[in-house]
Amino acid sequence: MSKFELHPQYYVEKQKQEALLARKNVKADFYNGLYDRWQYPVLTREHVPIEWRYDLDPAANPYFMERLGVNAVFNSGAIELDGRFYLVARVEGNDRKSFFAVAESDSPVDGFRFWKKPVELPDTEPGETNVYDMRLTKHEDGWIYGVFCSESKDPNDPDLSAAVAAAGIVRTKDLKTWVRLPNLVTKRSPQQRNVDLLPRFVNGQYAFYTRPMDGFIDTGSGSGIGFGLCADITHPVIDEEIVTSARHYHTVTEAKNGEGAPPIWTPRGWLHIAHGVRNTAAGLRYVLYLFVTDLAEPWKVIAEPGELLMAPRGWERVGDVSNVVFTNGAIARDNGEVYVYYAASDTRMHVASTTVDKLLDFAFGTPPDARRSRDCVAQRCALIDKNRTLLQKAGL
Ligand code: M1P
Repeated sequence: MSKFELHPQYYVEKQKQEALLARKNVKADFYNGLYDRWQYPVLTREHVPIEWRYDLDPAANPYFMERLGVNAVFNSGAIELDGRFYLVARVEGNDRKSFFAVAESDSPVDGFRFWKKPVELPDTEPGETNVYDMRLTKHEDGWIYGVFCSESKDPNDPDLSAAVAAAGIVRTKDLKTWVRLPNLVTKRSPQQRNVDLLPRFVNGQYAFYTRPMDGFIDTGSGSGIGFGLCADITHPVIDEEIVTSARHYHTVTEAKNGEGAPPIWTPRGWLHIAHGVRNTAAGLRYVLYLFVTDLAEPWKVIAEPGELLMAPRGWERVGDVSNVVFTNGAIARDNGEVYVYYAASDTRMHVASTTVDKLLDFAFGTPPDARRSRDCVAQRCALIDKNRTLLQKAGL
């Protein structure tokens, strides 16, 4: 029997992709003492397997066209299992629908390769149109939870764009078989997005960081990141949400904020890498910021620098939704290293590396927001005066 002849362009595309997947990442020429940015994105649309996008049958696809193209790969959950690194990416088709796909590597900074097929979530929510931004939590109950945004058309609003966001929940042991649980119900918040599950029980209950929202885009009266407890995750209901990291006027969280990667346990508190949003003449600008909550009372913020943690730079600024950095996944290793997977402008995935010690030093050693220009300049002048003395002592 003669061998099946693929379109010659298949081999061209395959070779390009293999070269991309084999490319070693290098640290970028960026310094702030806190983290290293890595030069190359860890996942892009070009990483998506060719057979997910093209019909390889020359009879059906004589021009070797993308039949189910992919627009972007971003906002990945992240987890380390047995020394291997996994990203559960948001893959957005050219039809605007997102889905989840697992990419795996033996390195935290390069070599991520998608598994053979995307995740096929159990279809338990008939109205659900879109799913995105999965946050992965290795919980002390033995399951790995994925909490994501489950989006539906608002049935009560004739506006074609009116949508409802809820927190979908799945759990797995191996990232292969996913058990879907009911969507989270928050009694006092009509919508939810950017919900994280804490890895540990609090008062014997599952502890969620939430983001109370009045509408799909606007958080409205929701004054910040919330915290709530739920006794039974198989019927997840939160009666009360307490505000943890609050929004404030003229800060990086003025327009909205949201939990990012699930919190990282440290002896000094839970480290949160969240996002803050402000409005500008050029639209919303998303940056990362950091706060720490108390171990015993994880709804209480015990440190929150006034400084942002990361803002989009250079080509990170440009994409489908420009001027955005966003994270929903970080890997904290047993050796203290932390890899923060962040998406640039809703288009591609990057990584920055740091350590728990550095993040804690930043959290507790950086001044809180002084809130007014005059107090901020006083803060800065105090730093300059101190440094001038030190420079003099150093003979400079
Ligand atoms: O476009 C930027 C981000 O917008 C949303 O985040 P938030 O709910 O905080 O506004 C999310 O849809 C996220 O996926 C997206 O990256």
